[in-house]
Amino acid sequence: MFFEKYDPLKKEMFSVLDKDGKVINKEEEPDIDNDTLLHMYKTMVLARVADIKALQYQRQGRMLTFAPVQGQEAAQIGPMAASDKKDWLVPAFREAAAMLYKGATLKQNYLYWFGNERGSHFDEGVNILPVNVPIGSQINHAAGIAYASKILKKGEVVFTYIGDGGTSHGEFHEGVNFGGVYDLPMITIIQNNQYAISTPRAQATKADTLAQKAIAYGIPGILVDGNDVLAMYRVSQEALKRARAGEGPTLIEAFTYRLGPHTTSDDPSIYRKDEEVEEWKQKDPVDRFRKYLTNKKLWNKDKEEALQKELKKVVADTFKEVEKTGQYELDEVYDYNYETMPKDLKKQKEDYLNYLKESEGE
Ligand SMILES: Cc1ncc(C[n+]2csc(CCOP(=O)(O)OP(=O)(O)O)c2C)c(N)n1
Ligand SMILES: [Mg+2]
Repeated sequence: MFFEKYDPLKKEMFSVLDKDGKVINKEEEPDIDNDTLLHMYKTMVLARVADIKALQYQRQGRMLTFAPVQGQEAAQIGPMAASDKKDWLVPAFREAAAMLYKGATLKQNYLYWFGNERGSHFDEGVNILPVNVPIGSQINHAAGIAYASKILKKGEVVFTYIGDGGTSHGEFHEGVNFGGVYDLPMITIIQNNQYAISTPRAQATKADTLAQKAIAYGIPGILVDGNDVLAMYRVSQEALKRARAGEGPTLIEAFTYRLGPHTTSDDPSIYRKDEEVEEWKQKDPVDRFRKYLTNKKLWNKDKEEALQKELKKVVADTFKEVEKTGQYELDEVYDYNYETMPKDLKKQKEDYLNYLKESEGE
């Protein structure tokens, strides 16, 4: 019923908050306890502060290339807050906020972008797959986990993320289609941040919305204001309900914007106008949620100041620790993707170690 109310072919967009954080869809305002609301907000701010600091470290030559998340925090925190611990997160490469909410540590996040594979080694019970850079392949990994969850009756739902550009890749089609055929507990979130590096959304596909691609797979697809954390939470609740009832996957298009560069090696001023960025800044997901919490008397200026101060210190201390201990052995690149390393990878590692030994002898 819920999904039928918003037709992606008519570009109907689901939202709960307006750009000033006021509730415009009271009926759909999710019932979230105050502790969770505050935890959601604090994680959004942590992701934001960590992002801004990492950009500075990168410009100082202390951090390698990374993909900033700024502007997309709501599209990531809403779904993660609606999920259970046992559910899975299968990210692409711009999901730092989702990963932090789901239980990855900031240290792990920084280690990854520092080039250290230990950043992909999550704690036991933290159901997150490593960052996935090859566009689209994560969708098939997600379908595989969801298939296993269904066969083994584990009750785990899989959330996976992809960008607007990624939806033109074959693996997006293969994974989402497979999920539809087998009614898998799989929720695919397209973060339509309007660009694939410098390629604008209009050149990614002729389709009016990305959510409408769901129609071809016979599953619900919905266009959501991706800068509205409550809308993202609410829509995920409905998608989770379907998945847990064995009704199959859902496709969610989170309409959002990447406020920063594609990665630290990109200069977006070459392909987009300042006015466009300014326009999206007015819809900043963190500001909107802060206004909502302030209206609810859960937040104020003093709390904001204290949080900013605390998180800046957490981020600076974590980065110093990563700088000190982040060095790694080259062969570690083989170690963290499988619980039991497959034979061919073992062989690759052995060959590589032999190669290193031989080159030392030269
Ligand atoms: C298979 C593959 N082809 C090309 C690339 C290079 N590449 C990295 S990010 C990117 C654009 C992705 O755009 P989108 O899917 O919109 O995600 P966003 O970066 O906007 O989050 C490309 C082409 C890649 N990583 N993998
Ligand atoms: Mg994009």
